[in-house]
Amino acid sequence: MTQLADRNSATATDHVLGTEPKNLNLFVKAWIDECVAMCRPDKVFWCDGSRAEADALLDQGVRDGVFIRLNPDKLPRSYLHRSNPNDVARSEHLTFICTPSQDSAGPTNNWMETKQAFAKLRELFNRCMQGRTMYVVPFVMGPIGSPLARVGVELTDSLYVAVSMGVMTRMGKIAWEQLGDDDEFTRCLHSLGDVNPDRRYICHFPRENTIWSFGSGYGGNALLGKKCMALRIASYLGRQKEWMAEHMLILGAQAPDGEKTYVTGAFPSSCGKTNFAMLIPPEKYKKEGWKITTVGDDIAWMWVDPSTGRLRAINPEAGYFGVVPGTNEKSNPNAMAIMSHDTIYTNVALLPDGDVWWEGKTKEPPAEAIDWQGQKWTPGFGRKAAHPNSRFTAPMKNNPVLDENADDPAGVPVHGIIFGGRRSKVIPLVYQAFNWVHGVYLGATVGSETTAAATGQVGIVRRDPMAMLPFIGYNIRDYLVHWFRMRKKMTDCPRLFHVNWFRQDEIGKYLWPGYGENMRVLKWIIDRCHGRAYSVEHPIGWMPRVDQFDLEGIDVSADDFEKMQTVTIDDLKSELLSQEELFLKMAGDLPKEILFQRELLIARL
Ligand code: OXD
Ligand code: MN
Repeated sequence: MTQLADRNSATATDHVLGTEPKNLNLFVKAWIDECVAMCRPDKVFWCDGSRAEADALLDQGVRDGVFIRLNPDKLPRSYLHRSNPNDVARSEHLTFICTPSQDSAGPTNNWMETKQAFAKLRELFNRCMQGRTMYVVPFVMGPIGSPLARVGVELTDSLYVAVSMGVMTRMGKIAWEQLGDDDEFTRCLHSLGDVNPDRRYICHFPRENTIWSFGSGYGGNALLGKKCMALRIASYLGRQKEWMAEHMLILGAQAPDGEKTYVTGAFPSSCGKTNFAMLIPPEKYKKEGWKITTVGDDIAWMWVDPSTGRLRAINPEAGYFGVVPGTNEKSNPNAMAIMSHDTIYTNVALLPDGDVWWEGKTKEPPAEAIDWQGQKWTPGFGRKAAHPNSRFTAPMKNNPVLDENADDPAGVPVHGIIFGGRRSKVIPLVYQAFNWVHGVYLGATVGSETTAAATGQVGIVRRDPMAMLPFIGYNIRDYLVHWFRMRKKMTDCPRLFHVNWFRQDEIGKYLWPGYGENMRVLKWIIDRCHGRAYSVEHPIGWMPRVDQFDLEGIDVSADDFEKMQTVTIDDLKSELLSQEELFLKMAGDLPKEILFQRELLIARL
């Protein structure tokens, strides 16, 4: 069989696949009529989210060459997709926030005036679907019935996008039910166009609750429920309605006595977010009875529960769109299990036996493969077999450590929020903010070093506030103010932390083993969230006391630990200067809380 497992329970018994549903919402109908008149598809296919439909679309994709069916004995019900080589990552320089005035988009977003943007894109969308099928993909972001769950409808001429949206969201009939007669849905229009970077635009219209994406089939540009809706549009809506859309993982930690703690974490890309969300505790912790479970690996929507005054979170997504290179049985066995069946791989290498491979999957490379561009490849060729940003798309239900509340409309309580970046120097392994306002300052000044895979220049610290820089759908000034305002709604707020798994010694050796051993850091964080572990006051925040930090069974001495936690006054001075990069960009627009925190830090030095 070809179906992707674990689709929602909608069945196709009440209508013929692809046909318009009965009692279609009139707002939806009017909007789709307009889009059809503009794009002129040959055919409109209405997705119902059933298994039969996923089967049919995947079979169609195999016939059309969109998908290659992988060896069913090795990777049941799994497929390979190859994207256009010019279309392999998010295109931040082609991503726009479209509003009447530039101030609404702020200094960190590309901006286009609303009317001009619609006019420009209308020209591109005009008749762009002639000879193609338009797929109507209704979807819900968030567990069904959650106070934060939101409906979107994506119209796309990409079969890959239609099928992937079925994995990444709660897609189909269920979305029409959640929407009812309402007109509050995000209008997502997408066309591959001719996949030409010169005619590629990812435009967000927050006031119109609309996204128009043209010219790219890549996940972050084309699966419009994800970064476009669940972060850029949702962050804008969240500010209006007093909730938060954040680029954060959510994980649950169950202690041996059954106590459950949930934390969220914001890390810029290449900082191990997916690995942390699926962390496997070291043997010692497993024996004691610790369990880590995943609620989400990329996005958190959070709100304050009015009855308790506490922050709660849901993962709006229903699947993972994870990076594969470097993933293996050691670095992330849970991710390996997730992508062992019912998975769409994008831009990995294909092996002669119908299995897939990527750099870092095995120690020894295969003798031969077909690379991500469909060319014959052998290890001596001197180029990568899989694209560095090759991905897996798989339903969250594949996750062996999926949290029991991952689909709970009421979400999970948030006890702690962790910010982190990749920093070889200066920033300690872990410390805690003095309070919420100080924690927001730590989040706002998150820095991460560029990696070889991303740019030519390695080791340059880039500021990425809350790891949200490319995803804030409005002015960063108002975004930071929103963080401060949210505190006022809480009676008791989560504790805020900063971590850095990547500190190195003078000769470039990592000081901390990372991966599963990050459990030790998490354990201290959990204890702090519950007011248990002692700490030492330092100008930058609360630091763990070495005698209270578990180093048993790893090759890290108390001295090494102290070294990792050391921040000298000179280090801090240079850190403050480096933070100016962001502050200058926001010149004159820095919320006063940020300015005061900066002054307080300088005073503490
Ligand atoms: C990202 C992603 O780019 O999750 O952050 O794909
Ligand atoms: Mn992400």
